Amino acid sequence: MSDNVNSADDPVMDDRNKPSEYSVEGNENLIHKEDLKEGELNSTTAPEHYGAKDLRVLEGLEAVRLRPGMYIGSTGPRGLHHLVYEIVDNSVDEALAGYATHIEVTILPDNGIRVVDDGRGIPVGIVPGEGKSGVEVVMTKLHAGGKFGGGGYTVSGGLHGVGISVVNALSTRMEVVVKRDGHEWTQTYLNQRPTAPLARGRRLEEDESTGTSVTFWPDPQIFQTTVYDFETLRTRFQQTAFLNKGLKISLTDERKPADSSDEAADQKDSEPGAEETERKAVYQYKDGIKDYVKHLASAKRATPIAGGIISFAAEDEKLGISADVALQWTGAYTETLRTFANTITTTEGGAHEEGFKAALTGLINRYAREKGILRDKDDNLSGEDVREGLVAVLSVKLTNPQFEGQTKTKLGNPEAKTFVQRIITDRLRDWFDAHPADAKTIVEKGVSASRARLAAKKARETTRRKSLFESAGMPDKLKDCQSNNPEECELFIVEGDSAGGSAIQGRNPMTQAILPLRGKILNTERASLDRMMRSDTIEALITAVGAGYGADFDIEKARYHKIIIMADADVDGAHIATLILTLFFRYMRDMIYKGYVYVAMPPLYRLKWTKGPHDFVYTDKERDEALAKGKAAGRQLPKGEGIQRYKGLGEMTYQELWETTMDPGRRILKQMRLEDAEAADATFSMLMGDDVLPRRLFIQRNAKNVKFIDA
Ligand code: 0RA
Repeated sequence: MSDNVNSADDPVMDDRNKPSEYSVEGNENLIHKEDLKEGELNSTTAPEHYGAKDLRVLEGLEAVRLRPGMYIGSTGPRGLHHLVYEIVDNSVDEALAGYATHIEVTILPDNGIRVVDDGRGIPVGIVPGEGKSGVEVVMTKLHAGGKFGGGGYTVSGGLHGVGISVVNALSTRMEVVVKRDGHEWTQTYLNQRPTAPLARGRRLEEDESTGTSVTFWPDPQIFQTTVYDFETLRTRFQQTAFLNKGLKISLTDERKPADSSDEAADQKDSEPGAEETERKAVYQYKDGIKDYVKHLASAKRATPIAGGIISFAAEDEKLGISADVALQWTGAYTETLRTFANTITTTEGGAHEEGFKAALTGLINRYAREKGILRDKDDNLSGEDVREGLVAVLSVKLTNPQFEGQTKTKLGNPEAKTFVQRIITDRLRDWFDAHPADAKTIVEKGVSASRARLAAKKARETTRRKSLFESAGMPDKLKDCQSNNPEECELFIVEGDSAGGSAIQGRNPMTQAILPLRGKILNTERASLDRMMRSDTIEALITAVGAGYGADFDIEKARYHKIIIMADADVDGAHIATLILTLFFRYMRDMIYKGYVYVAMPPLYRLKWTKGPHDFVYTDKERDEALAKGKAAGRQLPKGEGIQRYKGLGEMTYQELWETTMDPGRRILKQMRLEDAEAADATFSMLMGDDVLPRRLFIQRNAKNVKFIDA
C-alpha cells in the first residue's frame, strides 16, 4: 500500500503531484555530505570567517543540517516551534537556578524570534581549551550547555534538549547580546558562522540587570514553513509559567495580521469579523500548579465539589526526586490529569502517574470501607471511578529522568512510582482526616461513578446479546469491508448521508469500510459515560472499531488499523473531526498513540482545464500555483465555471471522491498524534465548553487548516 502519510503537522502528498516543499525523505535542497569537498560548507552567502579552527566546529552543525529530524523531531511546524522552546528552555533553566525572573519572547515582523531574559548572561570569557568565548562555544558546539555544570535537577529542556547550537545550525542568521561583567557583548552569526569575535560594547548602567538576548531567523531551506503560530507558542508559554511558579513570560507578536497566518488573507474575505487582534500575552502565576488546576477546571467549566484545591510538595534529597501536586474534584464526568517530569509533559504517563493513581485508588477504597460507605459485599471502586471529575497536575523533578514509550513521553524511573505513591497516600490521608465532610463527598462521587459504570456495562451487554442474532453484532449503518486482516482494513467515518452514499459507491470494498454519521455526534467531553453509551452514533462507532473503550480498551482487538475521519473542509467539518477525535482521545486513546487515527484532506478546488486532466488542489496557494503553471503551459479554463470550489464532500461524484480523497495512491491523510496532550485536551475542552467566542475563533482559524486540531 502506498499511502501518503506523515506526522500530523507534515502533510505529505504522493510523488505524482506533490509540491516540492513537501517531502517524505527530508529537504532535497540540502547538500549531502558526500557532495561536499573537505572543509567546504553548505552555504552560499557566508562572509569571511575569522578563524580556521571553526571549520571543524561547523562540521558538527552541518550534521544537524543534514539530519534535522534527529535533533528537533521534524522540519514541519512542530520542529519550527521547537527552535523557540530550545532557547526559552535555557532561559527557564536560568530561572530555575534562581537568576532569571522574566522572559520576553517576540515574534518579529519577518518571523524572526527574539528571546530576552534577565539571567546571568551566557559566559563571555575565553573558555580554557577552546580558545573562544563562552558565547561562541554555546552557539557552535553541540550539547555545550551542560559543560558549564550546575548539577541538581534544574533541567527544563524540551523533548530533545539539544541546545542553542542546534538553533544556530538551522537558522540563516542569529544575533546574541549578553549583558554581563559590566558590559554589553554582541556577536552575529550568518549561516552558522560568526562574522567576528564576540565584541565588547558599552558599559552597563549602575542599576542595569545582566541577561541574554538571542534572536534567530529559521532557515527556509530547512523548514517547510517559517511562519510561527501565535496560539501554539502562547499555549506552551502559559504552561511553562504554570510549572515555574513566579516566573514571568511574555509573548508579543509584531507581525501584521496578514503575515501571521497562511490563511489570514482569505479569512478576511470570507469572515470579516474573524481577524484576531489579541497579540500579546503575559503569564505569571504566584501559585504555580495550583493556578494550573484552577485554570483547567474553569476551562472545562467544571464546578468544584469539595473544598478548595488540595496541594502539596515533597522532596527526597537522597533519592534526588521531588514532587509537586495540586488536585481538585469537580462535578464533571471526565478526569483531567496533567503529569510532567522535569517540566516536560509526560503525555504517555509512566511511573509517577502510576504511583499517583495507585495511591488515590488505594486510599479512597480503604477510607470508604473504614467509614462504612462501602460495605463488605461491595466491589472496590475502580481507578476510573475515583478519578471521575478529578482535575489534577503532578510535576516531578528528578536527576536522571528516563523517557520511554512511543513518543518518548513516558517516565520510566521506578523510584518515581514509589515516591509519588507514598507521599500522595500520606498527605491525602492527612487531608481527608482534617476535612471529613469533603472526603465523604469525594468518596460518594466515586461510588456514583461506579454505579453508572456498572449500569452502562449491563446495558451494553444486553444490546450485544440482542445483536448476536443480527449481523455479527455490527451496527446497521456500517458498510464493512471484506478483508478480516486489520492491518489492511480502513474505516472511513463520513459526515452526512449523501457523502456516505458516495463513499460507499466509490470505495474499495475489499479493504475500505464506511460508517456514515448523521449530524454532530454527542459531545463526549460533557456527557457522562453512561449517557454517552446510550448514543447510537457513539455505540456504532465503538462497536465498529471493536476494541472496547475506556479502561477495557484493547488495541489488539481493533478491527481496523486506519480510522479515517472524512469531513467537509469547512467549519462544520472541522468541528465534527474534533468531536470524533475527542471520542478517541477520551476513550480509545491508544488508537491515537499507535498512529491509527487520520483525517482525510478533501480537495478545495477543481480546475477544469479544457484539455487534459483536471487538477484537484487542496489550498488557495496551490490553486494559484496550479493556475500559473497551467497558463504558462498554454492551458485554458472554460469561461465562467473553470474553477469549481467544493463546499462539501456531498458535492463530489463518487468517482471524484475516490480519486481525490479515498484512493490510497492519491489521497492525502493527516496522521493524528498527541505529543502535546495538554494542548489537545485544552482545545477539546475549549471546543466543547460553553464559551462560544474562543470556539468560533478556533474553528474559523482552522477550517481549512486541520493541523492544529491535534497540537
Ligand atoms: C552557560 C552557562 C551559564 C549560563 C548560560 C549558559 C546561559 C544560557 C542562556 C541562553 C539563554 N539565556 C541564557 N542564560 C544563561 C552559567 C553562567 C554562570 O555560571 O555565571
